[in-house]
Parts: sequence; C-alpha cells; structure tokens
Amino acid sequence: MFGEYIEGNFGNSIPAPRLPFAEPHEPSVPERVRGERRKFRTIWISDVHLGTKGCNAELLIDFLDNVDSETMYLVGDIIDGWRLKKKLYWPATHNDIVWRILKRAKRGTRIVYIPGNHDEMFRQFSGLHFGGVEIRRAAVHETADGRRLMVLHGDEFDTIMLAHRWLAFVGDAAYHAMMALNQWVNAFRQKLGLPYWSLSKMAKHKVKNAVEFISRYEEVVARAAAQRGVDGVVCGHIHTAEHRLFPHQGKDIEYWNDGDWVEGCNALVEHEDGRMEILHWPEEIARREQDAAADATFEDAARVPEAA
Ligand SMILES: [Mn+2]
Repeated sequence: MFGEYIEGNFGNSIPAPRLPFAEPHEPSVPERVRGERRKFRTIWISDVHLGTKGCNAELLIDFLDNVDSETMYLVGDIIDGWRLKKKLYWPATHNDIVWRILKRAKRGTRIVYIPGNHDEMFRQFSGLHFGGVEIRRAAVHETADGRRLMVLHGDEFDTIMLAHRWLAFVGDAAYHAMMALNQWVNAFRQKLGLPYWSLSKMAKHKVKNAVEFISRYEEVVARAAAQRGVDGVVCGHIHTAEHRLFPHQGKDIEYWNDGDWVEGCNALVEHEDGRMEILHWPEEIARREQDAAADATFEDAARVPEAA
C-alpha cells in the first residue's frame, strides 16, 4: 500500500528555502542547559499543530531542551496549514520550536519529517532534504534489536475508517428497519395468539463511541503493518498515545502511537537497547521538580550540622 513511498531514491538534496518563520538567529525562549540531556536512540513526536492556540509550545520547548537522540521522527501534523490558511497565528514560541528542530539537524541528529494531513502541503517535497530535514511520505525504522517498524502519520486509514462508519450506519438503518418490522410482525403474531418475539439483542451491536473508534483504528493500522510484513507500526493522527500488541500468524504486531502536543504532550522514545517507551512530558516535569525539591531538602539537611 505504501511501497511507492517507502522504497526508492531519497538521495536528492537541495538548499533550504527561506520560509518567513524559519530559523531566526536566536529563539525568544533561550535554550536551557540543565547538565546532560537525556539521550535516546530515537524520538518520535507528532500532532504538534504549530500555528494553532491548541499547541502546547512551552512544554514542547521544555521537552526539546531536555532530550537528545540519534534520530528524530516528526510524524505529521507538525504545522497546522489548514488553520494557518484561515488565520495567521504564529507566536514566537512556535518559531522557537522550528529553530530547535533545525538546530538539532545541524548538530547531527537525523531528522525525518513525515507530513500528516494538516501539513500535507509538505508531502509534495517527499524525498527531498531541507536544512538537514529529510521529508518522507513514510519510513521503515529498524530498532537496535532488529525490529522493523513502519512509520507513518496515520490519516491514510481515514477512508477505511469512514467505510467502517458507513457500514455502521447501514447497520443502524437495518436495525431501525428491523425494529419497524418487529412491531409489524408482533402485531401479526398477537392476532394469531403467538408470544412476543424480541430483537432487543441487536442493541448490543450499536456501540459507536470514541473508545470503540480508537480501538478499531489501532487494529486497522496494525493489520496494515502485518500485511506489509513489518514487526509493527508507529503513527500519530488520533492524538492518543498508546502501545498495543495485535496477534497475527503466531506473532505480535506492535502498535505505537506517539500521542500529541495539544492535550497529552507525549513522545515515543527508543532506548539504546531497542526498548521503547511512551513519555508523558507533564509527568516527567513533575518528577524532575520533585527530585529537585528533594535534592534541595537534602542539601538543607546537610548544611544544618555545619551551621550548628
Ligand atoms: Mn492528522
């Protein structure tokens, strides 16, 4: 399904265009250096939605200033072109994020940008490099322990999901038709002196809430990965960080969603040994602050005997 995007020659390289917001000389929020950055083999982030008020730029700046990796995947919906087309909203902090990403590329991090549906205007540049950022339609990532993971934004499955929704709707219409038929049949049965016959069990199939939708989406994406013969998939798009395993022909297909920077503020990381983990950044900040407070208390306690 994505073969034409994944394989092929991506060796082209042309100079970066001068976008109005790209690469200012200094960011408005200076880079913070708190000792060593947490180093990972790989980092995946997506659904940042720069150019919208929903984007949690401050938390993402904090994240970028505290972590480092050999490779970083930007898994789509980084810039919200849809919203920007309607109204230009571009605060300095959003510029700071672009600055930090380009700076990482310069420092030697391999950056792979896989545009999503909100930044689909960059999809036309697939296969090209801009300022050290490689633009791809999809990618296959190999983990340190040799697992092959398909990386894509995930809107590719919207049509399939819409078909599911249409099927659900047809099911719904059929259900209502059967309920009408049920009434008619029962009126007839009553005349013949037969007992009431119910279709109430059908109601069980009428589950169409968000949880069901997300669960089905995860399954559809994992199945597509299984069909491509890879060990798993990393995507974004539905703003729900998650790790699930789907059994397929005697092995488990990994489903990873790196979440978003609108609500959850999550990132997916791969450690040096190939182990993967979803980071919930607000929790990481809380832990860091607790540790700092504990250290301060310890230092205070250590000072007491000297003072006495
Ligand atoms: Mn999307």
